[in-house]
Amino acid sequence: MSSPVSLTQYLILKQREKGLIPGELRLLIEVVTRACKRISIAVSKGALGGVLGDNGTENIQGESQRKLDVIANETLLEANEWGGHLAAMASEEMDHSYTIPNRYPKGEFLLLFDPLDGSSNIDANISVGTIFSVLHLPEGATEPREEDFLQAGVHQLAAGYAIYGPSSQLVLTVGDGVACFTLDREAGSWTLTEDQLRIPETTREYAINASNQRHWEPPVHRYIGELLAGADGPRGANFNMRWVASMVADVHRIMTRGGIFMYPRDARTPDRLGKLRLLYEANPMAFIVEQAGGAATNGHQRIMEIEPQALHERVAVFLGSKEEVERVTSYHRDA
Ligand code: AHM
Ligand code: MG
Repeated sequence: MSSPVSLTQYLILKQREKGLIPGELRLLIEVVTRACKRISIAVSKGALGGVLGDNGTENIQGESQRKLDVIANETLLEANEWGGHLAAMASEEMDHSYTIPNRYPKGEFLLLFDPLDGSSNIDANISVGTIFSVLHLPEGATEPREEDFLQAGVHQLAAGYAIYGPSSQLVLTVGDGVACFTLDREAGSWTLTEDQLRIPETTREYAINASNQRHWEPPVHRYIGELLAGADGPRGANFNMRWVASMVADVHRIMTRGGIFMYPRDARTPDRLGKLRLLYEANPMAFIVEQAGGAATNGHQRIMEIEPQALHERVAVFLGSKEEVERVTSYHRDA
């Protein structure tokens, strides 16, 4: 049996053999994923670590923060601020971007993250995760500004998520397919357990919060109505539904066995384009899903081609198995 491949080896091979990632980007990914190991440990301690429950604060989006949201955010900031590879960071949990303090050397990359996605589930011991995305500082920029983060997803250099579930796993793309690593807790390393993940193009499984049905737009009603009609309806097949309400867990299931994930735009808040955040959630997940042969749209256009207007911008999300994403997108076009 060949010896297991660590994340470090995987990245060095990508750097050396394919010239895909510069050394500084490799170091950046190593630091981010090392922080994810720490978050994994904190999450796994649960009640024994005193990390459950509310933090008593709210983020800029008016959502109450869990203690673990704050711990995960601090862990990522501390791990990444001093290494010299970053110009600035932006987080779902912080009002503004975070420029690397002057006491540390600065680099050319921008890091964006949702430190603990699905954190409303944490007290129920349901899988949560960290989502991250890496961009290059725009050409000519010296002092990073908030606008520098407003780049379409097609400019991402790397994206990944760590899922803290029965095992902790890291799913990563540097634009050359998608690899999955599992945390070997004894060795303390992310170990490659699957390379070149592919999402099946067809699926009979979907994920949506159906309690919002009365607020959906007509194309979503039409699409879900057809799925619910099953073998007796126009699709002539039965579909199964799953909703964890933790995007990393729902997307990870799709990466594993296919499916379509939807968080459509919602009439409850017409001024908002959706619930999920473009820069911290939708773009990195869209990059991963596309690299695995899937598709990701907001119902009208490819998510990765949207030009962001604000750091905490929200977006409608349809992603996963290509055929279903294309179908629901075509229903939006028809409407
Ligand atoms: P969070 O980043 O604050 O955890 O919010 C995002 C989460 C996603 O993980 C999940 O898909 C969605 O919110 C669930 O929303 P709902 O509770 O409306 O079903
Ligand atoms: Mg989130």
